[in-house]
Amino acid sequence: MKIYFAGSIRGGRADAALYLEIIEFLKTFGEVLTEHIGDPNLTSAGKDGITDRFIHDRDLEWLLSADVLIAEVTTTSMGVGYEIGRAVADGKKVLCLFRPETEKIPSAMISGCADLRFVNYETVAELKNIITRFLAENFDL
Ligand code: 6K6
Repeated sequence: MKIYFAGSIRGGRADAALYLEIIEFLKTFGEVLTEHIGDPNLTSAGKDGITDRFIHDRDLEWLLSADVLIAEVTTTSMGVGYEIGRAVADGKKVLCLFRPETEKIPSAMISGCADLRFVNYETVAELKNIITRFLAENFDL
């Protein structure tokens, strides 16, 4: 199974350690196409020598080749929102994970979308349980 994990980069890296933990867990289910999102050295401001056009085209190709998109959406990110929209438009299975205790409010365009699964969670154990059920039960919950 090819898994596209989406998490904030330029939207802010406050959850970078969590992304890494999620990616390591997702790797037990299949190939994660976006391992770099958990890279602690990747900052929101950093440059890695490639153009934005290259990043967009490469990531979109990966996204469209994936079986499923799993996004941690607590840190608001335009790129993650865009990826979710493109995945939904392509008919992909999409799981969005959000921590309400941060007192952030998710965009209604994501939490209100009937073509994806939007799930609140509090602990990493709970998050792993949700992902396991989603991937094991044919992308349903
Ligand atoms: C390094 C520092 C700043 O930008 C970089 C390299 N950028 C990216 N590299 C790989 N994927 C990216 C990059 N920028 C955005 N993405 C994709 O969009 C990822 O798949 C993330 O899920 C999402 C993050 O979007 P923003 O808007 O938070 O950057």
